[in-house]
Amino acid sequence: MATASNKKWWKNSIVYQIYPRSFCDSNGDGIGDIPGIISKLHYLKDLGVDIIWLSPVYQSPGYDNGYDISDYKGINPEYGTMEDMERLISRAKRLGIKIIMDLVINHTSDEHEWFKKALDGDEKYRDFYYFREGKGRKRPNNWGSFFGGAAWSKTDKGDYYLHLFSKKQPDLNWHNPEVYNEITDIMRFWLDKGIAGFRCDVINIIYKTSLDNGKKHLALTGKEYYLNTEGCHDLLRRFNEDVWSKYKTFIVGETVLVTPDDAKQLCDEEKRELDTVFFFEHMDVDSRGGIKWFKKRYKPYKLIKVLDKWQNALEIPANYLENHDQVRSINHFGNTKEYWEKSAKLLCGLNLSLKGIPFIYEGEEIGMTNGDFRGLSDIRDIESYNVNKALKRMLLTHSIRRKIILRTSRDNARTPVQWDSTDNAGFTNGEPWLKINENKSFINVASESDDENSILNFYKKMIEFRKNSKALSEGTYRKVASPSDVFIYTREAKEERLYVYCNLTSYPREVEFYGDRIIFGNYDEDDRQDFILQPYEYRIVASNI
Ligand code: ISL
Ligand code: CA
Repeated sequence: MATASNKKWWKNSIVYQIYPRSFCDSNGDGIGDIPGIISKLHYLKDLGVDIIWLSPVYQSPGYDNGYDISDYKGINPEYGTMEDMERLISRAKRLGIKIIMDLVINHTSDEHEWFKKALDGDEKYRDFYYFREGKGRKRPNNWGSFFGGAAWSKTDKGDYYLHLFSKKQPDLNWHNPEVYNEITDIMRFWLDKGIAGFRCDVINIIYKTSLDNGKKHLALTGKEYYLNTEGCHDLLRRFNEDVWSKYKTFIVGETVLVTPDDAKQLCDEEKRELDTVFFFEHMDVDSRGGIKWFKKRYKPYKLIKVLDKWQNALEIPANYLENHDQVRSINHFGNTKEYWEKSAKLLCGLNLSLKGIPFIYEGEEIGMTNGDFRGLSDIRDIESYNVNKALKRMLLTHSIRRKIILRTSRDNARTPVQWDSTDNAGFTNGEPWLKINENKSFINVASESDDENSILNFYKKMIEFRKNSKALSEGTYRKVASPSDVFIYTREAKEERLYVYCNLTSYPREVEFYGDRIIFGNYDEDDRQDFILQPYEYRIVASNI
């Protein structure tokens, strides 16, 4: 019987996301791989990581870097073999690190056996997907794709299939019990191999209630027919009952466009659906009309407002400032120039002192910044590619498209991890698949390991601090009134009350200080002042209670 404490074994964990293609290459083909990950397990252990979220390593033609799976029980040979994967699981286990895998079940690759059979006319497999006849010369409905353009593509036979992402990613039909059986079988396959759970890709859109025309939106027309549907809640409960509850899993849902109320429903313990979710509202504080490609000025008080709202909404939110789909957090919320180091440490402190589970994305711990791409030809991402086409149709000039895409492309977070300052940053001996940032000369693991005051060592200390603090790892959260753009909150457990101060601006800010003694921070002793927070200053103050 699971006791209350081991039931949520993951609750005080630090999670580190690995995007395998960009993490570490062991064989010189320029592509990160599983043996490369194995070679860095000690590094992760030393950092204080408890759980690795591994982005897809399954068999895939790689149009969306593995988020287009052609065989869920196979390993992409670019990344290694099944033996490598098993070795990764067991080596990690020996170090006390658990692994959760990405579960991408809204869609498969169009090169999956199921889809190929479906295209060949096999009735059984046609019902795994959504094939429909067009309406006259029109598509079956007016839905839009997440990657720009329409959500339907034509087959050679003249009918259409649904894909909410690229046309290489046909959506699965979750009304079909056979799809349910196949996918739950795949979950068991991996759980039996010793993985600890899943990060479920776009899990809140998998169940479509109908294929009617949707209300017209600037983006994602049709969403009312698939966002957080009752059918989806039902599926999650069945996954839990039939599979997840039989193993000691940790399940985090990637839930697009969720509101706090939706998220509460999805994480409600009584309902037994997801353990926690990734929300996106904080990622969008600087986008116009929720469209990330159209930016407006980032205002720190908005970030504070959104984070505060989500801290209050969920008991254990999944906190993150970066992942493989977003720009680097220093570009997003910090300062890449004068205050690069200071703001990186501040963002570390913020992410790791909120209530919930902190997720760190590879390279974030050394303060990596957006890619320094020379032009659109350096970009590899399918989303950027599709959006470029859509912007072209809107008649935007090359220089405007270049600006929009280089600023926001997902490739900004996908440049190879900078291990040292050598030519290929210690990532590969060959030609890297994506341009390495020139700032590897000073942003890299080797030099930061040697420097006691580096961002990397700040992460290590912060992680250790969090682990030793009941207030940070499981205490309550409460925002404290503060000047705008300064985030002050308490974290409190039985005998420990901490005040966390984050100056999210590049200006000094006068604040009222609570608490008794400063116990952690990113300030220089020399310019620390009692009532002033320096630009991007972070401190934790303990209070006697
Ligand atoms: O990147 C995005 C904009 O911020 C999102 O629209 C993103 O596409 C969405 O969050 C879903 O992402 C997930 O599923 C996609 C895959 O391309 C992403 O890498 C993955 O994280 C399709 O599987
Ligand atoms: Ca390789």
